[in-house]
Amino acid sequence: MNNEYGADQIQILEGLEAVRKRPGMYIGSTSSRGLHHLVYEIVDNAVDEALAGFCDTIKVIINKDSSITVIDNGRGIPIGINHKAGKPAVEVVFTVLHAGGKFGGGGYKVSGGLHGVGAAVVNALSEWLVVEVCTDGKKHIQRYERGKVISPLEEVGDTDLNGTKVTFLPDKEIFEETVFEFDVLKQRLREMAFLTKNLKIILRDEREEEIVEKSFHYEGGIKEYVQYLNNHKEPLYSDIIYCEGVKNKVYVEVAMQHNNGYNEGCYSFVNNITTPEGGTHLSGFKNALTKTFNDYARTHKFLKDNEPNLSGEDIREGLTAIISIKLQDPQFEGQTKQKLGNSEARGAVDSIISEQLTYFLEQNPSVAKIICEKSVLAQRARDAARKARELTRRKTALESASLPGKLADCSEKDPAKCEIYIVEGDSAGGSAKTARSRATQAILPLRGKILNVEKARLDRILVNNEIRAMITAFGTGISDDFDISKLRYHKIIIMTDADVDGAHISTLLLTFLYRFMPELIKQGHVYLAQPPLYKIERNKKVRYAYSDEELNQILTEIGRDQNNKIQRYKGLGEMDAEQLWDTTMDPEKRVLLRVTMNEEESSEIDLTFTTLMGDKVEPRREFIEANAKYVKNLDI
Ligand code: 28F
Repeated sequence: MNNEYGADQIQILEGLEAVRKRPGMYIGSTSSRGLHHLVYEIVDNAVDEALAGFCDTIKVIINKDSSITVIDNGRGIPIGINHKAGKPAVEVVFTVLHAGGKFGGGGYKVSGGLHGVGAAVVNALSEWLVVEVCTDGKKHIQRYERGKVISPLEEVGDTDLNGTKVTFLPDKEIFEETVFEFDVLKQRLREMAFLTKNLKIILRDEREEEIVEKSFHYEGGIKEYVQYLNNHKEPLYSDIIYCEGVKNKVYVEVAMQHNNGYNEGCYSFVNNITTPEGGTHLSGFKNALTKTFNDYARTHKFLKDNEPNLSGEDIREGLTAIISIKLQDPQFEGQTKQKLGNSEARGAVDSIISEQLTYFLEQNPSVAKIICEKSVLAQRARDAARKARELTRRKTALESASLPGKLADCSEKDPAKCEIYIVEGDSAGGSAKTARSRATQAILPLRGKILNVEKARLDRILVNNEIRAMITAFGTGISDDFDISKLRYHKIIIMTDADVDGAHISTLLLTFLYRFMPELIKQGHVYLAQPPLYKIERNKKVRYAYSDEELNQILTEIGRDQNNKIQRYKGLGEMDAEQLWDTTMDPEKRVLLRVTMNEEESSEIDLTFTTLMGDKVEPRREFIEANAKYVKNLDI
């Protein structure tokens, strides 16, 4: 990007009161998510300076008082007087909305946060903010409170450093949540480092006695991102396919590699922002991939003349890819504004990938062969799966709504009022059937462990009885056939024993739902039942505890007495129907955990499922050890 940027090139639009009045308009929300966005807004400005080629290190510190410091070693925000505003440029940047090139046509801003607003918004939403600029041998400093200037920009001494340092404390009057989460910042900063090769980002947490620091620096950029995502999988070849180029003023960068799994993991970004719903850049990529591989497969006889083309899905089976583009004026569309609309991006990605991928395949026939053969296998499996599905469809048409035999359905027909309990084991299933409220609660018992979908292709998954029972009971179909309007129950409740096996079964079920019916999770239809861990009985009065803390609390309340009878439940089977109803199924009293997913983190979610359910044992053990502190009541 061109950056002959003078202090005069700022347009002045409006004041900061608007931001404090309607914070949600500028940062999405005032929840924990909005809080973390403040950090990304400031970091984004530093990343822009890195993209412009003037900065190679960014440091983010969570301070002891929970304020945040961001430091870069760039040129420093200009301190010269902006003549339109009559103030130093840096002051304009922090006190005037839309200051910066973005709306002024100068085009300084390359990345930009969720809503393309920057430093001024963070300033408006902070109790206080201090900016320090080191440039031309001098250090300058200015402080603001709730967006208002407290003192003029002041020169405070000599320095041989260059760069910008911003420290701010989010305003407790504005935010519902003011505690920064190290892991949330860590994930986003790692992503930014992957997306900006050679940029070093350091995250440091100084809140506790023991200071924690993480550093992210990837010389290979998105090539290393793909390596990281495939790390716990088995790659099919060692190369990472990489394409890079500029066309129609769109900078395009793609890295990809196939693994031996069956899932597709293509993640797209625009100006370093994730686009979970894809858009023109992603469709340009997919189009180029499908076309290039079909051309290659035909000319090199992996496809016979009478065989149909490979579908895009066949080629993308087991593919991990990062598609990252940068362009001047991104237009986002769709309900959540997460889908790129710029049409020039489609053509740019399509033509750069087609050309460079064709060249790569010609240069690397052994890799091309592996991918073509895998795609042909995928094509055959998909064909078999389609036939299996057609068979189930025809069957339902003939036998009209043949629900699984094991399902005890509810009588209510309005899906919004209906729930289905997926229950581990026939015996607990039996209790649940007795206990339930027949009108609205359906019970589907599953026998033993369901198939691990991380390790099977669709054709095998579709013949698994437990999985078929769920698919027919839900009514939605799966994958391409999925139709949420056909969902028969608005609450899908997974009920398993509160022990290791139960946790494993829950994870298998969640993996299946995540891979084949993600919409159910996204729209909040999936829940985990919370059966109690203890029954405490005293003088015929019964109480239940759902955690060790609760048990302690109850014992303190009623007094620690020899007459207390404490029973540790090992599984749902130990409860009779009445107890199961009282503790776990009665909508008036039960606790349900709703399963949610943040689409912005989908590459990390994929990684978690692969780690938990994939082939490799060592990473799984490490993951469980690392996360053991979060898991309470693990019964080993
Ligand atoms: C800790 C956060 O915000 N770093 C930044 C720069 C550098 C320039 C700049 C930023 C010019 C007038 C709009 C310097 N020299 N870190 C940061 N580093 N902004 S933000 O310019 C902003 C425009 O207002 C910069 C020459 N050109 C640009």
